[in-house]
Amino acid sequence: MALRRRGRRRPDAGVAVDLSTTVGSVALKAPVMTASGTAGHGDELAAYVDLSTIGAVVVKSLGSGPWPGNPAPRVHPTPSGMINSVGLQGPGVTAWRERELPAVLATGATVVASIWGRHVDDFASAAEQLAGVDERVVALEVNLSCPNLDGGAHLFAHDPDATAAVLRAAAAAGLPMWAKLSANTDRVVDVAAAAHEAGAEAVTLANTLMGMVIDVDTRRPVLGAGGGGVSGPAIHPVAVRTVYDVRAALPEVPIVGVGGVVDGRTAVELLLAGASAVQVGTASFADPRSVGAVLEGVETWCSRAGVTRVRDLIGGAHG
Ligand code: RRO
Repeated sequence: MALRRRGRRRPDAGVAVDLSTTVGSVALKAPVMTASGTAGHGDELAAYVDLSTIGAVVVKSLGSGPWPGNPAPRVHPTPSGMINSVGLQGPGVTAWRERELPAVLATGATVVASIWGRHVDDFASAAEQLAGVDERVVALEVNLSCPNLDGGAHLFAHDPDATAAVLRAAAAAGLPMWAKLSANTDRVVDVAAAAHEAGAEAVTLANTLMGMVIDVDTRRPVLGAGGGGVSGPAIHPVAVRTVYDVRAALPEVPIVGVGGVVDGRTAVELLLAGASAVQVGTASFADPRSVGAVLEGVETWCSRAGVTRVRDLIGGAHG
């Protein structure tokens, strides 16, 4: 989906909009990215979106080796969203670098890698495999909050000390780190502070919320793994509140907002709450063009509102 060049006056007489933003030390051409786990490991969305125009492609979390994921069914619709328990299926970092990264880089995309692990050593190993990666991989999102690993047994993001230990290990990648956290805990501000202190330049708020759907006819959970992570518009207000609270408590910590972004307005809401950029996830399952449409929606909203620089919106709801 082609976007108008910056600096050009829009035909509807709205103002031209500078869409660029920064997340810590990372400069992005646009404030809208894919959310990890919703755009594959490579160029899967390239047929639907010009990936060179969006902020970044954030790939699905990669482990230190290949991992088959959880039993099917892995996804199921819910009111205003969906629930998943994919279970971190992936090729592992080294195979990804060899087989999938070249294709996504060839699209002109900026890439953010993502890693997961059961234990601190797993994160260290995955991070070491990223050392020296292509410079167009601009950051590493460290997934501390997958709800679907051994039934939620490895939710590092529910504990500040565990979070800090993982981030110290993940520093081996030599990339700017974004800590992907969880809104399932009332300690998210403490965890975000610990993440920043341990070397994360930014926090990504937030992963899916733990949930379950039961089929009343079979009287069993619908997902193969039992529980899963709930996402989509149903959790958007939770994401807005989480971003708002962390921004209020820790204004020095950059935030990437994610949760129920479906259009320009829901993206702008997260920016106003305090996010420096946003990610689009569940919407891409319904329409793979969504990340491009959301970016265009942000530009249109700003243009009509007379906002010439999207970064002027960041934290604007805090009075
Ligand atoms: O793969 C998954 O099941 C998964 C992951 Br890694 C995650 O971070 N969040 C989620 O909802 N699902």
